[in-house]
Amino acid sequence: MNAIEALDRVGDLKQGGKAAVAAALAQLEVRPEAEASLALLGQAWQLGRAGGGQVLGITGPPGVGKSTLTGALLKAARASGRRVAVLAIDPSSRRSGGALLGDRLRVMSPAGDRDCFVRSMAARSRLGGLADEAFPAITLLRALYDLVLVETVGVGQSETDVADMADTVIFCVQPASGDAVQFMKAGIVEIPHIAVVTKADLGAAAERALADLKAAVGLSPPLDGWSVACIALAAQQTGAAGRLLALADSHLAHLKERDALAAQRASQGRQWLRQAILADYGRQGLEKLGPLPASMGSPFAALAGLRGRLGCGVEPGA
Ligand SMILES: Nc1nc2c(ncn2[C@@H]2O[C@H](COP(=O)(O)OP(=O)(O)OP(=O)(O)O)[C@@H](O)[C@H]2O)c(=O)[nH]1
Ligand SMILES: [Mg+2]
Repeated sequence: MNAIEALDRVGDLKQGGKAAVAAALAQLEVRPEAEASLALLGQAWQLGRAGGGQVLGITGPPGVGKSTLTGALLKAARASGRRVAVLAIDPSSRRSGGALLGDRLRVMSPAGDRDCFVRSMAARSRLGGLADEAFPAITLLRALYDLVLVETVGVGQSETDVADMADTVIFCVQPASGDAVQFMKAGIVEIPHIAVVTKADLGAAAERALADLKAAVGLSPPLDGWSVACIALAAQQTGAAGRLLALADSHLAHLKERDALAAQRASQGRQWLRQAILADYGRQGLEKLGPLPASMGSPFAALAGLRGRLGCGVEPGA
């Protein structure tokens, strides 16, 4: 397959609706190194180098209200005409079969709305939280949709994992949970771009949590010129999700003003590649490869190439 055919493939997927997108994601999961997968991902990577859709990572402890907020963001973004994809990375789905999450997601994704695509993905433990497949999936979805919402439960490493995949990280804390204090202690204060106190309808407790968050955030100087934005909201309240989207948009605009979006996405690609090599070949594999080039094309093609160099047969094209 040549580059022109791959371009058509991304275009076809845009036209092809949810079934076509689902089939493409399944192909990426099952045969990530097939020629067709690499060509599609290479094209999607190119489209997303500094443009394409906006990727928001929504993370926080279990039960904090991430899915409710994701649903509200989806609705608000669709109301303003944006085409939206949701990827929910579900750590429990191997136990529960993802049934619960699947039910909630179906509500969020009306069958008749072809500009809204929702999918859950089981988390794999190999990379310490997020699925290995999440980054390729996000790369494809951001080439196809205006907005990609990625929900992950914030346990252990996954706050940093989502920062390796999203343009903007939204970290959620719950009123009266001690989350805001944890947030301060755990040193995750520098990871999110936006910190949200959920369930603001709970009143005074939410106000206290917001004050705690602001205090925690105030301890660190702005990172790359961005001060973490803190907001308390109740997802279902009118205008709440719209305000959060506006904050995310201003973070994206900040990245673009500084010409930092392409660099951030390229660095995420390198990080994904390093993790993949580390997982398959250990430190020795990384050493054998030497330093990764500062600028490279699609990390997915690079992985297939590096596998060849490290002596593992690459799957023949499909
Ligand atoms: N009062 C109030 N309850 C909320 C709000 N948002 C979510 N909830 C409730 O909080 C509970 C958890 O909400 P979810 O959206 O499923 O939370 P989650 O973070 O996605 O949960 P996991 O995916 O299981 O980690 C549900 O019972 C929601 O109804 C809110 O703004 N106000
Ligand atoms: Mg959830």
